[in-house]
Amino acid sequence: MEKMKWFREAKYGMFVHWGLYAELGGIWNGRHYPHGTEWIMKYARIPVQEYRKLADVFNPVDFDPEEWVEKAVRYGVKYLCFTAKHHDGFAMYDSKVSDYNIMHTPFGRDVVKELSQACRRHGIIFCVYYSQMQDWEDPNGNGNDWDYVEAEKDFRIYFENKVKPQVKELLTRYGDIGMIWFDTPYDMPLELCRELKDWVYSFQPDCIINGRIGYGLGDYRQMGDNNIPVLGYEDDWETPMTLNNTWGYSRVDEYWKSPRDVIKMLVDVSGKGGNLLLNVGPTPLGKIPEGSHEVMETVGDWLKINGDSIYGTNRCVDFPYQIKWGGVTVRENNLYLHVMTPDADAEEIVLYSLETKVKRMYVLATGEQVPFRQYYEPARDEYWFRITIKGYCQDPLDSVLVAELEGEPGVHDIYMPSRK
Ligand code: JFZ
Repeated sequence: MEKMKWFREAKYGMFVHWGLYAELGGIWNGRHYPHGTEWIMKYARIPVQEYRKLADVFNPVDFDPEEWVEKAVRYGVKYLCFTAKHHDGFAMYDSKVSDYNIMHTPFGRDVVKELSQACRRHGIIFCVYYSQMQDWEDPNGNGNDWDYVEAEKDFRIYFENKVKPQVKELLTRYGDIGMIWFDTPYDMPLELCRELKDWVYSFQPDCIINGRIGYGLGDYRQMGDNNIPVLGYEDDWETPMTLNNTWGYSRVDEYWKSPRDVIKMLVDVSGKGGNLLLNVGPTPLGKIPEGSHEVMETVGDWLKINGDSIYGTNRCVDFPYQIKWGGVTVRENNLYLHVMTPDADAEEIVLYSLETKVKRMYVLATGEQVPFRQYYEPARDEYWFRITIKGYCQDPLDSVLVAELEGEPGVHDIYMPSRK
């Protein structure tokens, strides 16, 4: 499908979870709610009347869309997905459908509008997250059983009067939307999911719909949060990932994944044919937290040099053995060997079972030629590809060596003893 092209090539996106919950940073009445700070209203069963007071103080004076998007560019992500409305029901844009939105805060600026424009200026694909089922403010939305009685709810009223008109606003007022990211469909009826899908396409047929619209109706496969599949898939997929242990901003969680962790995941995910959507949760004042900035910037610096081994890569063939020294990605006839954990004294690494002939090898960062030997062992029916790494792997995070092959990589099966 043509509209999937940008997604397929992007490999790396930035998720942004930002809403009234940022104000609390995971703490309510002195108690810390560590995982999913954006769920605090539900976890702490905060009454709507209480929670909405956050709107009276929400004033992220440091928010600068230009700075966010310049950072996104620097981080090397190709798309940005922003929480236009999360489960708390609060719209982070100028919605005419419900007053429960950012225009009715001291801040009073349309963040979706400003971000969409900044993304367009900088060539980042702008996407929106919209919680279609859960809405803890709306009396008919799903999830709030502490203010409202579940049995008295009529989901269709909420669906017709809030979801559809808000989705329409998002798709008609902010230019091209690369993707709309729905979430937690739970037991939403199939007909409504279909209706929502058609509704999206009626405004923007090229807008990608993520897997969490439900019932496999999305344009790609959505993996569970923070879960990278064991095997790859031929069709499109994406793993949403937190950088610490929560999506929304936390005042206490500084358990950041390291740049090495992120690069490893990027290599792993790209090699399996998917995308990584890595999250940041901005502060109540509108800043990207320093902890996430440092990690993402380092990954961005690595990508600036080694991006060819990630962007636009295809699903890689499965090599029969685990690759202990790192990982492999592929783009057409180029095989990228990611040397991430070489043993300090190692002279060489081995990639087993590659049948395709290697024409040339070089360090991606410098172009320097790398010595290698490739041969076939008849008695064991084994293909050997041995690459000298001593002196060639200078990047402590991940040194990428490129093998130019004669064709797309082919893999030889493991020797099977005859039972004759
Ligand atoms: C959902 C949200 O509830 C959460 O706040 C955040 O926005 C995240 C990106 O998505 O949480 C989920 C949804 C699906 C799974 C896990 C958490 N899942 O399929 O494993």
